[in-house]
Amino acid sequence: MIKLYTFPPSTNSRKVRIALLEKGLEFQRINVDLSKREQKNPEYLKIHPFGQVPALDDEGFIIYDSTVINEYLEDEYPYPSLMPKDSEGRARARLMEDFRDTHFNVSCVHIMQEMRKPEGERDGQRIDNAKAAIIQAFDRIETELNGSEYLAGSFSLADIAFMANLELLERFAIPVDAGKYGQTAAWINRLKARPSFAASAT
Ligand SMILES: N[C@@H](CCC(=O)N[C@@H](CS)C(=O)NCC(=O)O)C(=O)O
Repeated sequence: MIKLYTFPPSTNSRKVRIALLEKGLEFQRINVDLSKREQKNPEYLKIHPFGQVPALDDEGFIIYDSTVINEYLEDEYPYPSLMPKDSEGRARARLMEDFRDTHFNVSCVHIMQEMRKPEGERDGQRIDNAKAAIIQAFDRIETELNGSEYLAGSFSLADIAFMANLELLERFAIPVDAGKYGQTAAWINRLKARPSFAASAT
């Protein structure tokens, strides 16, 4: 059976949990407690050389990095497909996933890092900058949706990447202005309604 090295609050782990659930694949969750720094245990470093989650073991084939893992799952278990069929759609999906990985998620991580500190030690400017960057990302999402239900036309790994972060918008009290970002607000509701959203929470 597939083993996923994961930590419930990790957004990158959730990205893979969602993909596995969407593909209907059975998997065993092996929790790596980041709060206890278990990701840096010598045994775990043999699985993930950078000491991070997620990592995946598919019958002895071990890989890491949420984007690489999800691409592997798509290649190895192609049905149901989580990527558009055409090259243009695939490129668009990959660009949006990269945007989530390198911008949207990074801003979320900045806020989480500050929230973990005692209230008096938090860098309010860093939090405000990150929140502004997240809201700015809605502009791009709104443009990409362009009348479609999902970012690259059909539901794809790009949507899954953002899905992993949606709970944080509520936790950080970041509103999605439905007047300005109507398509984005509807897309978020659509993603949250998928069974894999609730099922991937842990
Ligand atoms: N590019 C990697 C990033 C993985 C990553 O940043 N994981 C975080 C949790 S979401 C982690 O393990 N942090 C603990 C650490 O870096 O020590 C991926 O997408 O899997």
